[in-house]
Amino acid sequence: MLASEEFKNRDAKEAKARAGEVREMKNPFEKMPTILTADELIDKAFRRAEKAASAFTPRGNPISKARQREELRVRTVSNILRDSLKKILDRTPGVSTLPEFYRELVDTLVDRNQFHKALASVNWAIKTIRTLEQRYAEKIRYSKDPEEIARLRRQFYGRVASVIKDIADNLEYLNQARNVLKELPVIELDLPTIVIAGHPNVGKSTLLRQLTNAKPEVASYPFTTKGINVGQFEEHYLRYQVIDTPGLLDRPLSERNEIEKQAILALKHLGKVIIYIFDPSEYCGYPVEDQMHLFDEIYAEFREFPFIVVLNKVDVASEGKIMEVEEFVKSRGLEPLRIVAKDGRGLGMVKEKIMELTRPMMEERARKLMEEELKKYREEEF
Ligand SMILES: Nc1nc2c(ncn2[C@@H]2O[C@H](COP(=O)(O)OP(=O)(O)OP(=O)(O)O)[C@@H](O)[C@H]2O)c(=O)[nH]1
Ligand SMILES: [Mg+2]
Repeated sequence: MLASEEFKNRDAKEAKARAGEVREMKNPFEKMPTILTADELIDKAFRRAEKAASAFTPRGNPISKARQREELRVRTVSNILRDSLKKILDRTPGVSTLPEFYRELVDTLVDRNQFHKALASVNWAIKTIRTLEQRYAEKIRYSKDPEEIARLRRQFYGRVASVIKDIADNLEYLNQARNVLKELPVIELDLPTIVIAGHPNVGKSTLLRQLTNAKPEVASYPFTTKGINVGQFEEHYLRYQVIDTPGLLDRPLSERNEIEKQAILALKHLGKVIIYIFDPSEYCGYPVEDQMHLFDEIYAEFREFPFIVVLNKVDVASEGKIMEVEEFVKSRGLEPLRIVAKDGRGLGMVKEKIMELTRPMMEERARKLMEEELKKYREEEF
């Protein structure tokens, strides 16, 4: 489809223009408007045209009056429709302009191809309506018969309605996509980021709550977290970002559902440090053997990142199980920390560990900021 190509080009251009300025990230789809259904859209345009026509007092002879009134209807319908449609295009960012994390996240939530095709169809409708408007306005202007003028206007109405109905499915798809995309987490891609991972129900969201200002949902059953939660905390005037992810089961990536894929994406793109949670109490519903197995998978896949391994719920876990998991963690060359996320016990150690592991990143960041400041200062000088 040609129009679809056009979108890719537009994306590429925007990407170039925006490269390097993705600092303070907002939800990129925040401004997407509610998208009316085809019927609602047609209704709105026709209603507005009637309103405009009844408020208008044409002058001249009867033919001239009919021409003016019907041309006004045609122009109004066209304007309302094209404005509504254009608003969708203007306020929807091209997916390929987004940072990689968001791009892949969007891909797990909506079908990018279909999304682009839907946008392209909106673009097509705008152009087609414009052409029809010109054509019919001209016909109306040259017509000398009041009945023909009315007929032409009705014909125009019929044709634009059918253009909008042609893209009805696309509009509906865009609205569904919008509802999903508006919920995307707002993540600052520049902050040192810690991603929490583990089996369902082990206490990931509870830990996020305790470490940061975030208020994620916590429940005593698995699979509570369906998307990514974000929180921040400040320590020694530096900000840290913590990401809570949906629980992961022990299975290959190809079998993971969309919710689990979000957790993997967060680990892949956002994780500078990973906090891995074990629940040696097994109240989460998964035996420690399963948890160890999943840990090995994740550890193998994301080995380039520093890991902090915590044993949660030690308030209710048996000493035997705790030691068993600790032995396992040590055998992987890591130092396990005991915590009770629920009441905050042991979290001081976790924060210290976070700071220790992110120090090189923080220093690098401070150096960059300093260089930018210096550069600005020098530019001002000359
Ligand atoms: N006894 C005890 N219970 C805890 C502790 N931390 C969390 N819990 C409980 O464990 C249950 C699960 O906690 P969540 O924080 O929702 O777990 P999650 O890992 O985010 O779960 P999903 O989002 O479903 O993957 C809740 O009932 C918590 O109250 C703890 O340190 N001790
Ligand atoms: Mg959770």
